[in-house]
Amino acid sequence: MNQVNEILDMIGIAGRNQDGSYTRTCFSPAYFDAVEIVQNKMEELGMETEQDAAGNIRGILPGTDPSAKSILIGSHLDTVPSGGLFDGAYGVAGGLAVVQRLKEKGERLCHPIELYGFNAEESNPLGGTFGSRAVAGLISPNQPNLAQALAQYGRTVPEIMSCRRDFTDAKCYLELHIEQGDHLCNKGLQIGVVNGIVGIIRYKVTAIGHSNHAGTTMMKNRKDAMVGMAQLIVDADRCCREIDDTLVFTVGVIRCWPCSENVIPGRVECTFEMRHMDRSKTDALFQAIEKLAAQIPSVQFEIEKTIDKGSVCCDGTLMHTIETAAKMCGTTYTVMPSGAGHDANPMAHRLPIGMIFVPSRGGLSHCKEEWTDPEDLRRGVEVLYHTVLSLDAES
Ligand code: HGY
Ligand code: MN
Ligand code: MN
Repeated sequence: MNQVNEILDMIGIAGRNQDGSYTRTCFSPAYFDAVEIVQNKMEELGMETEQDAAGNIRGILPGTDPSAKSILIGSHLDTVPSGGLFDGAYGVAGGLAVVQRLKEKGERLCHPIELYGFNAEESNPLGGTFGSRAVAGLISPNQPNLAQALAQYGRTVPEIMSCRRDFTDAKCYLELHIEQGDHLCNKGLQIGVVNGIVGIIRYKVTAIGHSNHAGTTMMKNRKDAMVGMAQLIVDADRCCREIDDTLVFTVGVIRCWPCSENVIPGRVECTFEMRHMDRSKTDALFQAIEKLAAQIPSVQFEIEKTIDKGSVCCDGTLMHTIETAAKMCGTTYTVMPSGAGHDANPMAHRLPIGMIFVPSRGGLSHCKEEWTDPEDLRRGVEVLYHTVLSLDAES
């Protein structure tokens, strides 16, 4: 199982920055370098490989029973800018390590194994989890501006529509991933058996005031879009904390116009993102934000929903299989939701999903400090391996 560390180091050759972080944004040369490394490893392991128009890579290890449905394993190979080594790549490396162990032990499974390295899971102009949504057939050809967004990557809408797969030959989808939070490490636990992935709702919020001279406009006469937006953000943050301890609210992007030191901003745009397993919590926060915005003087607000990814539940039977494998491997584990989005979310719309978490040191992720101990990485692969063996033993 130690192979996973070696395979991760191989994938980590792609997109490594001077400061030790990794940048493999979707469709970038660095992304396709990682695809090539993974494809070579897949072929070394005797897998049939193919890339699709969405930039995904798939490797297939045939089974012995032609009627047996495929066990899908996957995660993403793209990263956030200046991200870590493990987010996404660990799930692909873990799948490769499972196949490598099967080969080394001469194990031939009845069920085929299909290993996906997905593209564009992270935020991007096409919308996150793009590669897995293409495979799951969840991309609408009528999505606004899709053709233009694809054109920048040299792709067309029909090409992306052709990435959809037929799931009648698929049994389930498994994803091995770092937790990216601090629950496991704070509790001193080794494995997370994931029971669900939070819903992610994102809005573009625009504050409209009036640009004016920074020196001659007295405070009582200002329509300052920056101050209005700042007030809404602070009020929304307070409401979020009041609604629920596990409801999260993030303003990750801010732009202002005309963006000059000596001009009162007339327009400010932000992303407002909220996440929770329970839709009523994110709804409550959104309603509170609408009310707050209406009460802020001298600035108007426009609020437009840009992403609405509902939460998904992991399959109970798969969770039991993973729990049994975790016990068999002698690991300490807990059942927990995922606060991060994953490719397992789109896949959950087409077949049963299961996820396995390993600890993130200090809960850090999406940064160069992202780290998981090699022993934890190995342990996660061990649990995935035994989960696959158990699934293969089923009909
Ligand atoms: O945003 C997320 O939760 C994921 O890391 N893309
Ligand atoms: Mn991520
Ligand atoms: Mn991820």
